[in-house]
Amino acid sequence: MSKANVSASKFLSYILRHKPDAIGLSLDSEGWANIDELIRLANHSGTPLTLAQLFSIVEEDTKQRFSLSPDKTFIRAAQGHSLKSVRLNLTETLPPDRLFHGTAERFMDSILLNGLLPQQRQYVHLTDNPDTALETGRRYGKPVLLTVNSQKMIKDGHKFYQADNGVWLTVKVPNRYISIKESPRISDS
Ligand code: HQG
Repeated sequence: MSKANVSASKFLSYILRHKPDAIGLSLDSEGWANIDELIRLANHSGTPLTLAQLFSIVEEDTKQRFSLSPDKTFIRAAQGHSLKSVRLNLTETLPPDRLFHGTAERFMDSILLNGLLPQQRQYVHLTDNPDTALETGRRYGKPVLLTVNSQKMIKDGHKFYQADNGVWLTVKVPNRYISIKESPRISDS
């Protein structure tokens, strides 16, 4: 992805997950924004964005962060929202027996005490891919890979949802379902 598109993609994540107000945009209750309006308001607020650029960002994004409506007139972030007003309205889905979460060593005392909490977002984000989890953890410091016993969580009545891009979401993960899985691939970087 070009440098310009990376920066536009970050802008879109910020607007569609956290702060549509920043450019005067309204999202509907499920987080969808009208694409023409989004482009108009982005340009108006000093962030140049074209329709072709928006479609290429959606297509090229390796994490598939954005979803389009079938007629391609609306866009939303697939996951990651902090906005309380948005409900993605995802269907409850059965996850694989184990899921992973990558975090940083400095959060571990609190996680072992309180479990995984959504913090600023609506959900705790989990993945079926340990490498992706480690990469996520690395954003915050020395990474730690956690394994979540989703099978046991389901048995105990916890609910899971899968975002359009495959990310697994749940409201919280109490500490009894978490184990630390140090990966041989973790480097000390
Ligand atoms: C940690 C990326 C202390 C949690 C990824 C994480 C993801 C706690 C941080 C998506 C805690 C929150 C979300 C507790 C959790 N005490 N720390 N009790 N419970 N934490 O960014 O999962 O590139 O809100 O471990 O791929 O890191 O943005 O969540 O380190 O899918 O598209 O608190 O963001 O996608 O951080 O990442 P975040 P996350 P994008």
